[in-house]
Amino acid sequence: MSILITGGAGFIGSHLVEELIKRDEEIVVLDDLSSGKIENIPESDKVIFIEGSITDRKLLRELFSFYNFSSVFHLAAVPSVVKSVENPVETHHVNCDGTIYLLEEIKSTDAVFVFASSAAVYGDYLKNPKKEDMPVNPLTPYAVDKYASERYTLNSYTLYGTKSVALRFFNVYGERQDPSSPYSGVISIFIDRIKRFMKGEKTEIIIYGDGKQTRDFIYVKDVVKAMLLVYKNEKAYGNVFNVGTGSSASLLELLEILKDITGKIPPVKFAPERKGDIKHSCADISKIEEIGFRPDYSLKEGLKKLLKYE
Ligand code: NAD
Ligand code: UD2
Repeated sequence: MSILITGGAGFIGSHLVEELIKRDEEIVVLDDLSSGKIENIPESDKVIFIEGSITDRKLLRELFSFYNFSSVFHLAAVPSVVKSVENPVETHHVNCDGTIYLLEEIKSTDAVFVFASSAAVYGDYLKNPKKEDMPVNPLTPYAVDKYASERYTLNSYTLYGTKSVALRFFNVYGERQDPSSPYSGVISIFIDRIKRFMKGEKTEIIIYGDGKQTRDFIYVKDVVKAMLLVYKNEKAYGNVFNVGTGSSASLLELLEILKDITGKIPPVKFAPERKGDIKHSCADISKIEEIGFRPDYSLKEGLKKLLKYE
């Protein structure tokens, strides 16, 4: 039996592939390479790569009739909030229809389904830390599609008995995160600027707002740990879980840690706060802790590993 990973050529998906190879699993990656890269997938005779889209129902039908999947990790998505605001129809097709198409194939199988949702579903709900039973306020097409997909995921458990779980990832960082867009994860951008600065390039770090905004930054290896914990855990099925560290840091604190590790950082410039920016975000992780999750990396430990300063 094999494991299907949609979006396995992407940042988070490729780390999951890496870890499952170590566990000697047979893996099928389905990815259309729209934001992922083939080089992200480790070379291994354990991995079969299929270039294609989760919106191609004929392809999905063929895959599910050819392979007997024991589990499906669904990470494929258009991850850009900005793109979802600009093209809500196109991104909805991938970010929501794609999830239903997969669930339809899984319905007649015994496969486990793990869905990559996002803390974006909480929107600007002010209370922190965020708990799974708090009201959601999805403010963008991306967040609406993540929330709708979560509901389809959880309903598949109650309506059809699918062993499904939805995970709300907070701010993930780590190796292979693409820093090339202004809307890339802030850690990938800051580290890219630090590396350029160290090579002698003229560059700067831009902080939008006062830098006191906080985020729950989680290292990608801990996100993989959470995914691998829930997929074989009966207690997880039919549930949604936050995946964060349970503590948050401001951008100013983040820069302090980076300076501490690397010794120097480029000049910092302050720019006006971004429209729609959320001030504070921190996960309450007690629900996933109850089924055995503990993050292995504090922000400093994760950054040290990422920067190879261990
Ligand atoms: P990523 O862009 O690196 O990975 C997404 C992958 O999906 C890419 O490889 C892309 O090519 C693929 N893809 C896109 N559309 C596809 C389609 N129609 N068919 C097949 N493959 C397709 O992004 P990531 O950061 O690794 O995100 C992985 C998942 O986690 C996404 O669902 C994202 O929404 C979610 N998420 C990420 C974060 C974060 O901080 N990075 C936070 C919350 C949720
Ligand atoms: C995350 C998601 C986004 C959406 C949103 C919902 C990522 C990369 N983004 O956005 O897709 O789900 O949550 O809440 O996971 N910043 C700077 N300088 C920079 C870049 C960013 O100051 O060069 C600031 C930015 O304005 C924000 C903070 O850093 O205040 C974090 O930015 P981010 O894009 O990494 O993540 P976030 O939480 O805004």
